[in-house]
Amino acid sequence: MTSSKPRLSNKSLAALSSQVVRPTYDRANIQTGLVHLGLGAFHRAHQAAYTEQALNAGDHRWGIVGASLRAADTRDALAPQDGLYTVAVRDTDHTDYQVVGALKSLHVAPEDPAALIKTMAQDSVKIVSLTVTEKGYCHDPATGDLNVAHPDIQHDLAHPDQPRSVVGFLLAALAERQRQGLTPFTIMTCDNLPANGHTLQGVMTQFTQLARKDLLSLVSQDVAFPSTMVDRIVPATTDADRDLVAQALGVTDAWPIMTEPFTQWVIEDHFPQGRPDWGAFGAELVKDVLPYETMKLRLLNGSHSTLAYLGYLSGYETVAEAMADTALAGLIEDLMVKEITPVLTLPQGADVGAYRRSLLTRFHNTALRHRTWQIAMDGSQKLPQRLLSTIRERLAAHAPIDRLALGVAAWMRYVTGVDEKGQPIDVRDPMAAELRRRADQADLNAQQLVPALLGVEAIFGKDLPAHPAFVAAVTQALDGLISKGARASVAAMPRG
Ligand code: CS2
Repeated sequence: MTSSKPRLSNKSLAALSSQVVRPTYDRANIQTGLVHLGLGAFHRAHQAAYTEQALNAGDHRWGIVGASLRAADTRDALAPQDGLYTVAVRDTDHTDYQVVGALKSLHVAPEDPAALIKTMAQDSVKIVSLTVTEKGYCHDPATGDLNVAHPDIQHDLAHPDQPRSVVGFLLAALAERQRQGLTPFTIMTCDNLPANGHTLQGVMTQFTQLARKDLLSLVSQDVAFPSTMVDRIVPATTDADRDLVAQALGVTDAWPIMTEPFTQWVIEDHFPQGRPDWGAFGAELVKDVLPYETMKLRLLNGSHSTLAYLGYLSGYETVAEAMADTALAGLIEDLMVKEITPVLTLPQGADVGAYRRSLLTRFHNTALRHRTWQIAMDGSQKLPQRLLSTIRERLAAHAPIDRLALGVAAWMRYVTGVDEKGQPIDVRDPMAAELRRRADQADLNAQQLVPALLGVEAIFGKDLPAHPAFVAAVTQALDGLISKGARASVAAMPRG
């Protein structure tokens, strides 16, 4: 950090430049109503920002205690700031700044698992929310089942009081509440998983069956697992961003968030222990989230992953740079219009044309430096719900899948770990080693690579590798990517 300005904290709040929005409530007097697991940038830009509005409106029950499940960096940056952080909302021509006060305190789970369980078991806690990314569910992405062989699950079965996994923490805290005679909290997942609440309840139920059979009916019947659809683009913060925020605030923030003006939250309204009035601040409370979730996962995230792999291989660092390539932007639009939308079941009253247009505008936002490499992470966990479920429905309808197959092939090319110039790619994925091993055993040749990678059942299931039209389309696309490269493959795709 280059700034010599004072650090953001309760004390320096008064010194903030006047156009910065800040908490209007007394931070010392808010209760802990929510515990959030997975205190990444996304939570702080999204759910915490909605909750901040409830606190600002005078409902002081909903302070948040955040927990990081792995690294200490967020706590180390935010503890000296009394949990305060900035949300910088960036449009192409201006930026708005808000300092959020909702975060009361922070845990680093591995440092003291028992302390986190104790916090989750406090009577005032009514909701435990999660943004732990797809891989945090320790499940098999193709089936949604608990991966019992996962090392964290094995660990938690052996050491239930010192958990490492999310499901281990949730069960330990529910057990502790039961012991104290307290009602269970509501568990609200905010990750980009299909039917996320049901998926988590399924994984939790399977884990409980193995770990605490006596709590099975509690977990499978009494605990509420509302599904949610969450949407806001939140790129990783850079040092340049920190400098920009320091300039605007007049104080230094080590851990600010950069995001876009757009934000959407659709929530299944099932909170037996109450919830903040998020609906008053723009969230949509509905009975069935599934159609919203599917629309977002397939149109936004499906396009995002396709852009990430094709964009990275084409040499584009950010989504906005990739979108400035008219051939790639055109491919993404056609992917949405011709291949994804026709097999979508839309939410009632949704204007899918307007939704698509807004996605394209958001992807073009040059003020956000959203790296293709960031979105490319964890593809093994993302592909099933983002691209493969659409592909299955297209195949069942005997409909063409050229652009979807190009997205899958670009992922395959990417996970070989070497780019088109022969440079290494830093592939981040829980399955990276296995993917690399499979790729290395094959030559850089579509006929060998496609079956090698389609053999990963946790991603592709049993059906897709056996589907001739799918195998043929992916092989043809990968052959093009290998022989002529990503840019030329994109340019060769017919438009309109
Ligand atoms: C992105 C998402 O990194 C990714 O995989 O596709 O984080 C995306 O930006 C959000 O889902 C937008 O709501």
